[in-house]
Amino acid sequence: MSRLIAISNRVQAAQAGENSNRGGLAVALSAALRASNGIWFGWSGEQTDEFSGQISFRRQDGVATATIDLEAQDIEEYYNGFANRTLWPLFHYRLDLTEIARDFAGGYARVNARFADTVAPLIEPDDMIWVHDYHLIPLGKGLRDRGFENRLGFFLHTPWPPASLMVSLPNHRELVASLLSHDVIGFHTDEWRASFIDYIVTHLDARIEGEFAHHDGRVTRLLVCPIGLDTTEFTSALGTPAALSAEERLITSAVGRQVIVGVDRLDYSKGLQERFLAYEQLLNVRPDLREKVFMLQIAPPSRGDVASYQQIRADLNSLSGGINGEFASIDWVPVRYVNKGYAREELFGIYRASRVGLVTPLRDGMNLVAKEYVAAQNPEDPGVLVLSRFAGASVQFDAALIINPHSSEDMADAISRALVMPLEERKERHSAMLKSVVKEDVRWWSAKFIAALAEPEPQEDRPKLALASSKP
Ligand code: GDG
Repeated sequence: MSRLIAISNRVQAAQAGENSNRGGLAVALSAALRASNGIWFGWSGEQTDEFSGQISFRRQDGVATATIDLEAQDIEEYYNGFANRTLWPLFHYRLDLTEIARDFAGGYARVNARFADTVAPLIEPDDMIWVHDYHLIPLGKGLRDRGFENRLGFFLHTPWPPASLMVSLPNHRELVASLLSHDVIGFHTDEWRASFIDYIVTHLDARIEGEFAHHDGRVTRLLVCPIGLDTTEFTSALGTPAALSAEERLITSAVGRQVIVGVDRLDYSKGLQERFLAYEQLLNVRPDLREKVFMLQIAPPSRGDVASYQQIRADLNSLSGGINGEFASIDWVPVRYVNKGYAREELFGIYRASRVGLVTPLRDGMNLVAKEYVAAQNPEDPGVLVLSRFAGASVQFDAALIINPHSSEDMADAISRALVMPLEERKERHSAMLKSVVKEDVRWWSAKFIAALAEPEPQEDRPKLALASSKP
């Protein structure tokens, strides 16, 4: 089997038991790399005075990592700028928050070129390269331009927005065309792939045959490949003292009240304000539920350097304060809003102690929290997942209570229903979802993607590259 080189913006091999806010990608990719004995290349998260391209090699929890530091200007323009203030909102359909600035685009191109230059000496002719996410859209093209003909894959962890939104990016054609330098592009759902196809057919004159896109002499496979959980990690974590103690603490502190839980990075795509308003609506229309339930929202801060993230933090402080001020009594706090991260084991215990899991993003590529909530439940007495139709996970989880996160009434109704759902129905719904979590886990996901990457498609005739070998 060829060696795998994974490239993503940040390199954060996930370690069991750590108390940090790891993204879904970190958790999933560590498992995939451990299995394939590969290297994970990316930004260390550290700043340096002047970019040197010096690589730090480490082994973190069984994963070999190679990282580089970036300059302040890189971080500002590429990461805080084009990635977090242009592409992230755009890809989550938030044109209102999308900032278009030439500096951002310039920094994005520069850092992608720095990634390509620095990773190049690590690449052997037989390596398969797997690039991750919207931070690194032009990287594959950068490697092709440097003469690499390795198998090259890209996975998009976010949604792909409609073409009508995509065209608001100044150099959208060039950016999207660069993605077609890859041999395989993976999406979580059919919807994101269909949206991508619509763009490349309309704006790049690409030709589609089955799963393949033909463009500029290259053939790219467009694969639907939903990410899953590291189920082994889950099974072993559930019995740990940290998980059991978190579960017990929550149950004890609930004094018989039912727990409604949400766990999300503090991000506007996650629909947190709407969720708080729906909970307020529930307490208004169902006064009988007051003092009988509470909502625990865990929301570790993320991207705090970006103004829209500071705004959501302020909004949630005010919403939770407002709900608690209005409804709390001397021995009941309706919202427990926690602005920090927990160790993964503790999270699993928290999920397990909660009767309702609220996953209500306005737009989400997949959403791993939905899967984690299902995996953590006691199959003999499972809780109920209330899930947004706009999360990629809703495609696999039609047994969840599917809601429209823009409707407080819809969400409040679903929470009411979840709280009284009979055991038999809970078990039935849970078992259907658990089957898909177990079957389509992170190993299945990476194996499916890597199998597609390993299988060469016949390339169309294209202009000969200056360099014939796969290594310059
Ligand atoms: C992107 C896409 C896609 C959260 N709080 C804590 C904590 N978390 C962990 C969760 C989960 C992860 O963070 C969040 O994953 P999601 O999938 O929900 O969302 P994104 O971070 O936006 O990830 C998303 C994903 O990539 C994978 O492709 O599903 O659609 O947006 O694992 O548990 N972890 C710890 N403490 C916390 O307090 N340890």
